[in-house]
Amino acid sequence: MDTLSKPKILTLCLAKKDEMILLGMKKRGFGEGRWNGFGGKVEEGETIIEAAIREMEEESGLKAEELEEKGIILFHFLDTGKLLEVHIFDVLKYSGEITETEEMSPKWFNIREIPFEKMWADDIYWIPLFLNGDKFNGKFVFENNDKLLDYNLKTI
Ligand code: 6OG
Repeated sequence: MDTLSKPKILTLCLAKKDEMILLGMKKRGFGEGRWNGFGGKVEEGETIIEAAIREMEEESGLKAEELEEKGIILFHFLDTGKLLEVHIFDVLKYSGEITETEEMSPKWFNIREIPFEKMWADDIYWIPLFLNGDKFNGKFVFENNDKLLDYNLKTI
């Protein structure tokens, strides 16, 4: 029998403005100490889009008004067996002001100065596709949170 557990569904939202991308420094929990987009787990009774909007607002202060799904990435962590299916959204329109929260400290980065060395190891592969406006699917296999073992990624 296949012993892989069912993946958890999560969201990840990124907003662009001119030559900038909005990232947040995760201050606690999973991914602490890394820059990332904004997102989290889809809760029961909630659609993936609803979760994306809720998490974006909770973590950045911005209310997403228009979102486009750009990619789905499956992450497999071999040490814990954890499987995450992350739905990645481009936030095309938003309102509000960026706000630091208990969980995230948001900051605009020039797209030529993205701090990949302080981000998840997968980001350097798919963020260029995202910035290019491509749609993509992929799978990344991690040995543990710090070590990427294998991946595949394709534009669709
Ligand atoms: P909470 O557990 O805080 O949501 N996430 C990842 N993002 C990137 N770029 N790479 C990964 O590689 C990731 N694994 C998870 C999904 C966690 C947030 O972190 C994202 C969620 O937005 C392993 O609720």
